[in-house]
Amino acid sequence: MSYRIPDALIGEANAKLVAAHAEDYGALGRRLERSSVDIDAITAKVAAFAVAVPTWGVGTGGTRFARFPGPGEPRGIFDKLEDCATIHQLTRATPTCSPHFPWDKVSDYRELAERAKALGVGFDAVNSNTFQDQPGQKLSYKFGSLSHSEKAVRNRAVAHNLECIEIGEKLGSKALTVWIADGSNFPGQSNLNRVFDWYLESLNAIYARLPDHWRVFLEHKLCEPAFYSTVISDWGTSLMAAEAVGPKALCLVDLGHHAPNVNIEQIVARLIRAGRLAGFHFNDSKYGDDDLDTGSIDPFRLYRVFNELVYASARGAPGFDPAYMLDQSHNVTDPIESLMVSAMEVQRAYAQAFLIDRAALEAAQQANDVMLAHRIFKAGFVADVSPILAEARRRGGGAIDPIAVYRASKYRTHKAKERPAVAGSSSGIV
Ligand code: RM4
Ligand code: MN
Ligand code: MN
Repeated sequence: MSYRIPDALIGEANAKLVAAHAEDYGALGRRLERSSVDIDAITAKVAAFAVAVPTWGVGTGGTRFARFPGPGEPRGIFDKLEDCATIHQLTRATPTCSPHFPWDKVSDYRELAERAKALGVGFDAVNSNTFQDQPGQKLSYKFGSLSHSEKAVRNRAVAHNLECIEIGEKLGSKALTVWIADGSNFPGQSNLNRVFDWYLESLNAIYARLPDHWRVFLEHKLCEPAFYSTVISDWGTSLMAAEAVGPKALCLVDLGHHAPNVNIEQIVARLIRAGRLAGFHFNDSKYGDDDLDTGSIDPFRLYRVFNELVYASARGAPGFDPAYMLDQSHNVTDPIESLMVSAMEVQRAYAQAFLIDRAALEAAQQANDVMLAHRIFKAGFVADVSPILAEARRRGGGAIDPIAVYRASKYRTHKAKERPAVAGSSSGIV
């Protein structure tokens, strides 16, 4: 039997904190009431909010210099599922995980689906991987995949994406996320126009086989691993591609995939307006695609993004149904702790965005009262909504303080015994 944190441990830990928590929640409730905000309505929204955990995120990441694995690392998808389930058990914020193929490949997907179900975890978007060659692979992705100059390589990359859809159907997924590393390192290396045509041709072939109730998420990224040009480099290119193939193609925003200082919330607003926002890969960054923990560097940016999302939902923007996923690399922390904190940071930004008085904001904008508009906008960000998040978890059977319960459980020590280290784990590359 593999170790699971006993629910009784959560109950005991909560019992010690519940009186102080009730005081904090009551005080915040009274404060919000003065501005006619119903705290319970926000708590209900937060409780219903879900963000998917990436299966590759529960392994320790690394840099191109080294990887320092921790004890009790997951050895494969079955172990990863247990870690994902633990994150959800304590936070009640992550009911699904987003698998990556071929990293999570198994011989029996029915068994995998059953195990996930038993653990209370569902599957979100499936991610294809055409940025790495697998052992023994004859047609290499060294010079690209969906936009490769050779048709045979493009066909292989298309076939892999179709296989991902097939697997996803067995797992109950409804979306395929396509991120390609294709691009060039030297001016002149590739024809900037032709590679886009090839990409569209390949994407069309994938799109043609997308089940009716499925969507395909196109993920852009400014650079890396290609450092001169990237085929799907930005949201404009992504939107062009989505519009070229059809309505089930949407544009996914990974927060780390933009040039420094780019106004990501404006990109989000534009994609919502176009009815093409697929959703997010949440992480944080300072220099590039750093894949740092969500909210650890710039929580205000996350808040600004959530302002657009809450506003879109409030006004009933057509086609607005984003998928939320984390996408981080954990090099120096316990991945479970990082993912729990990040899920809570996403919820924090979401809760804060409800504290913006939209009617007052609109009036201030209309009157060009700049400072008033800015202060109204920022009101949510400066509020500490931690009691709302804790209450949403408590009501759902989660932990008031997930990190404390996780540490008290000694989960890693248990897993270190159950999971002897294996060489060549594929987890942790983001
Ligand atoms: C990429 C991108 C993709 C992720 C890979 C591992 O930078 O963020 O979403 O699947 O890394
Ligand atoms: Mn990503
Ligand atoms: Mn990335």
